[in-house]
Amino acid sequence: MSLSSLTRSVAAGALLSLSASLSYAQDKPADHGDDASASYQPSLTTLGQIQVEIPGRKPGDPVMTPSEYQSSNQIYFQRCAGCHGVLRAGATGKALTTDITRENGYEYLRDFITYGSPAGMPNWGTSGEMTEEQVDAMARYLLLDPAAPPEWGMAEMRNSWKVVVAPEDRPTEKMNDIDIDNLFSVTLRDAGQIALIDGASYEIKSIIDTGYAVHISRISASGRYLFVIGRDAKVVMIDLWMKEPGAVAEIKVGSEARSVETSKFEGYEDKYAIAGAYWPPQFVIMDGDTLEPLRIKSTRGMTYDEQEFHPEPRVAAILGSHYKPEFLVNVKETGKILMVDYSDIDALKVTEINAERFLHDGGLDSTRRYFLTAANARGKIVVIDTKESTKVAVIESEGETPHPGRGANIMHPTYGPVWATSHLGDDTVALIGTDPEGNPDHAWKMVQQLYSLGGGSLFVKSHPTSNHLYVDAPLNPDAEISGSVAVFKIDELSQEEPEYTVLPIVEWAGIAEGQPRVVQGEFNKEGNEIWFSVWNAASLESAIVVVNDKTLEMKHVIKDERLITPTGKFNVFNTRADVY
Ligand code: DHE
Repeated sequence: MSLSSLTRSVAAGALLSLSASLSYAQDKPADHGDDASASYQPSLTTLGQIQVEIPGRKPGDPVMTPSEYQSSNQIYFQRCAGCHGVLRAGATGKALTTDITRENGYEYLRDFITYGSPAGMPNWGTSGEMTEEQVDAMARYLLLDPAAPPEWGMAEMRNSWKVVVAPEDRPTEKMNDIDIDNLFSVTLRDAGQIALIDGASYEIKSIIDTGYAVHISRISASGRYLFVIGRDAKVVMIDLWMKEPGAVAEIKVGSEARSVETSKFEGYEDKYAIAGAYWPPQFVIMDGDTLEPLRIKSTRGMTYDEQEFHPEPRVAAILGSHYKPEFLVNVKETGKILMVDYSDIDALKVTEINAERFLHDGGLDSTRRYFLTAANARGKIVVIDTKESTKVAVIESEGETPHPGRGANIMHPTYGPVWATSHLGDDTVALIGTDPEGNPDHAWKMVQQLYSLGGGSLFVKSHPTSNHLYVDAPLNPDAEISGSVAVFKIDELSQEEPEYTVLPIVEWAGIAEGQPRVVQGEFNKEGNEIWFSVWNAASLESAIVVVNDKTLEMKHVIKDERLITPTGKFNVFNTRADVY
């Protein structure tokens, strides 16, 4: 998918807000393009491609042909399911179950889809995004019961599981001269590939096929194995010791997924991998050598607060604890963080922590003991003590939609160790104290708010050896902002209104075509360079810009026709050791 179509389809996130009044005739309909947070809703494209049957007809059901139903289903998964749920039971958006849609009726739905509402519903019809026929079919589709996409259990996983090179056929020592610890795994999103790029020479060592709309990479504790997950829930395991690093195993863990991680606790290094799915709502623990699926656990269950059943709580970020043989699994819609003890996966012990709803991403503090994670639709950061398996705090980030990635750890001149997150919905950066021993007065409090380039930020980054905090803004509608990065000097953060320097990354890349977005800084192993992706449409030129962290000058631009839509970058050492 091209960047422009991605932006359009994610921009279309929340379809119907049926609680909104029908005041569209007087007010301007909401335009999701105006609001960066609305443009970052999941687009469940892979699920939309699955052929589904029209659910059994009941008296009074509207008539739809199978092809009308299939294409409406596809539109629903691309544009609406991210907010309203696969089964339309509601997620960050309202429920669209038939008890509600039938109460409102066909005309109401058709008009709502056509004109939108100021409360968040885009005007699909009048904007020309949907034809009259599509609007009519969508209104009828919503009056029918949702068709549940298929489950994906052990049989399906084992069928999809392939060991490409068996462990006994793999090298017993590293067979290449690559400095693996300084290698970067770069997501080539729309190509469904990753590029392995040498951190010193900037040379592309390999391009490896992975899953569809590939999302993130994580690295085994030893640094030998790289795990990559695509949005189609395909996990690819790559052996970095091979002469030519390549896939040694793969598996599909569901139909839609975003997260993968490996066991990092002492004694369990490289033993297990885990992947979480958006659909079906579940995670699976796999053998760390072969990806053999060992234990699947559903996340369906009660929401943490209202304690009502949720049929499809998605798995968001997963993190491997350094303090215990545990995985921390963020369950988005129930608002629970599961601490999954993998010391005996036959007698799996799961500590369920009530956190906050719509958990998304997060990372560790500088000691790696505390996990700070965003419940982004509720503007909160939840802190978990991974040593005690307890919740320590829930903090307001005081900005709209915190989106930390894994966050950034810096040594603040006044407040000591702090962790930072930027926000999707505004220009603020929240700094949270993380040192209960040395700085107890500031621990788990928002100690400072910085003002950066603008809304639409996704990632912040720093490094223990750096005096800089970098803040991107890739989803900002202004091309100058989405093409730049703000840099705060850490030793100047005690000033009343700390200023930032703007790095014109797109300009440095020398790319004039399209609106490339600068996304996700990632340091090299030494911490003296930071790399930024210049993410353009698939048909246009993209690049990676390397910045000298000391001088804040451009050091190098990596360009190659194989670098299609580069987004996330994962330095092997920093990712396996959780340095950020
Ligand atoms: Fe991501 C991490 C989900 C869109 C780039 N993204 C994550 C994580 C989740 C997530 C749950 C945490 C994984 C973990 O730590 O285990 N992302 C989602 C979505 O649901 C969403 C909003 C929409 C979708 O349909 O997927 C989405 N993500 C995007 C993008 O559009 C980005 C910018 C470009 C891309 O490549 O798709 C993007 N997401 C990333 C990156 C990370 C990530 C680079 C890892 C950051 C890190 O430093 O660890």
